[in-house]
Amino acid sequence: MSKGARIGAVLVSFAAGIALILYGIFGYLRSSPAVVSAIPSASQPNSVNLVMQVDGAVGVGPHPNWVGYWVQDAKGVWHQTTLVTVPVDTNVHVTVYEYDSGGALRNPIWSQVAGVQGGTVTLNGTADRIINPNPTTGNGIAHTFVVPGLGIQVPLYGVGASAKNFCSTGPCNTSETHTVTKFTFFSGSQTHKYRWQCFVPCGLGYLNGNGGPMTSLGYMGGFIEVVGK
Ligand SMILES: [Cu+2]
Repeated sequence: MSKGARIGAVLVSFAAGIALILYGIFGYLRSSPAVVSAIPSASQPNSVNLVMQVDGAVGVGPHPNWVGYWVQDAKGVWHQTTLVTVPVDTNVHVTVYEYDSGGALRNPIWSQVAGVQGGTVTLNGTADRIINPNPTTGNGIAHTFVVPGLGIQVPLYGVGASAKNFCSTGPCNTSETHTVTKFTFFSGSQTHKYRWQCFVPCGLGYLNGNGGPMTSLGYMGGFIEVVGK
């Protein structure tokens, strides 16, 4: 190989190395939680199922100890995210498996259900309009699922802090202690990206509980995007 060819080869590999590094850096900067589509219902027309779990510690990613959500896809695979899509003009049947402990609410209005079909959720199989937020007579509220743009507010009942088989790190599974909240909402006729979030200040260790997971996509807030069919 001539000297020129050798210099050329060195320059080419150097450039390839730089390109790889830049690709890695920009890939990291671009990374964001996965977007999961709600699962078309096998039994009902114009219906999808949105299946989520809330864990006291998500167990993966840059903040494994943060509280956050996982969402299940059509293949049954869980993704640690809060970004979902649902079709327009569709009934969205939501199931939330809640594995985190609960507590008292700073504002009791967050214990009320709003914006869902029938005005009720079922908590562990029983229809409810208000979820008991009292941690003395019950387990308290762990989180709330709120979509202001759709008027949806759903309190998520916690598990007892001393529960046996408490899920300490996600993704949790139903052999671990949990509550199940189910409700249905209509996605509306507009394609739109709706912000949703938790209103319980559950960012432990952050100022007033409102930092960290409360202000980060993929944990206690995200988007429901209503997309064309
Ligand atoms: Cu929360």
